[in-house]
Amino acid sequence: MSATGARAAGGALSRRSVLLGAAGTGVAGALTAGLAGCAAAKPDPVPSDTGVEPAVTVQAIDNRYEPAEVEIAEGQAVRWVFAGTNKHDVVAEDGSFVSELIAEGEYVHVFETAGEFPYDCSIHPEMTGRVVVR
Ligand SMILES: [Cu+2]
Repeated sequence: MSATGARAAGGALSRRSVLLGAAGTGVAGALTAGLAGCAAAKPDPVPSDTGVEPAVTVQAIDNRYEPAEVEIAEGQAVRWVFAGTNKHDVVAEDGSFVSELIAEGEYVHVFETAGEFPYDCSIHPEMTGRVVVR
């Protein structure tokens, strides 16, 4: 009777270590996926354009873009001015313009092709804007 009990306990123990091993692999896999997700969240910054007179200025303030939508012609530039207490950035959905995350300063981008370019702030999902190029 005691021998049967010992065998049963041994069986339970080995099953548990197998389960723990599988769980450990799962955690490592989830961590790897999480890091990959962060890296993909914000594309590399695109340098600010210089030597152009912007057609419109958008204020990036806490926590919105003002105005949220601007319309320009092909070849014109938009300037974003960062103000307020929080850091913000401008990240195009297609990665064509991406600013640094800053609390103060400005970012300029020339739009060479017509289209609609939605963008947002990488740390404030509620901050969204759109540049329409005619
Ligand atoms: Cu922001």
